[in-house]
Amino acid sequence: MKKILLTLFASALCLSAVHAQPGMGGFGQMPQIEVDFDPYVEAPAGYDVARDGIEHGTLELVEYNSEFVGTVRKATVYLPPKYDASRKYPVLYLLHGIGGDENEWRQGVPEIIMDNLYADGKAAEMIIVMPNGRAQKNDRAEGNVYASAPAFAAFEHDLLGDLIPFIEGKYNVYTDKMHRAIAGLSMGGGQSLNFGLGHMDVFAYVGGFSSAPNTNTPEVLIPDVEKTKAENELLWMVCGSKDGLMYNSTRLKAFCDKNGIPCTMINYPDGQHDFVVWKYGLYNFAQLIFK
Ligand code: FER
Repeated sequence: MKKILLTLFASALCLSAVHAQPGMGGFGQMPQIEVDFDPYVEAPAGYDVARDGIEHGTLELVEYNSEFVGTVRKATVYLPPKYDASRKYPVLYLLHGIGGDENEWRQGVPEIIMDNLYADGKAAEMIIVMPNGRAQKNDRAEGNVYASAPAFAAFEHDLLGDLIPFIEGKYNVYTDKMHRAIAGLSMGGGQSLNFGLGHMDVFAYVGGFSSAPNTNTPEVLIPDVEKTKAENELLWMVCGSKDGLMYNSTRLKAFCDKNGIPCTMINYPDGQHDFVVWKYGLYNFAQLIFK
């Protein structure tokens, strides 16, 4: 099946073939868990459509030396409208899925979503870093993308040891946990939950959109309930109701509810494993952080 998909979507524009196909929720069978979802509030029409007459941020591609991987790696960076290098900014690290790379989030028009949020005064000013979460020498989404799963786990070291220091050297940004957030889609959602909850001294705000089976079990993510309650500022998730990966999110939501840990989990109506849900995730998550 993967082969067929990769053939169907072999264009460079569609690197994330595993994301592009409607109905791709069917990544194997996972148990259903009943949880109390948080209310779904529709995003306003046009939230992801470019508007005239507003200020725009900029996107740039940066390269950093990764000692961990032993290569020069790439990340896409969004700077907010009227970016001023003499002012300090917080940083959101925004991670892609298994078939993506540092360009995948471009499909979710983060610059348009953020520009619109700023025009409406709805989000704190921030820099968004969209790295390549496949920490291996060949980090292109080639061949059997599932074979790179270990490199997605290894990205923890590249992120903490190489990318964050690079970003904090290149840009005028705050360097404390209250000014760092991490969120991602699918495989990147799992990474965000794993790294974010695993390093609450580094990231105060954590988001998982349609998180994949690389998501650690709740007991591993939250070994100390009281510590998580004290140290995590935001744990926010969304998943499409028709996405077969729902279990990774509901399992964590059920654990949090049972243990009194604040956690938002939205069931996107009729949502699949695609950018409809992930754009909605960014739109909402971005409004909740650094405030
Ligand atoms: C899997 C199913 C889906 C898996 C990863 C994914 C590592 C990731 C999907 C995505 O990033 O879109 O079994 O195992």
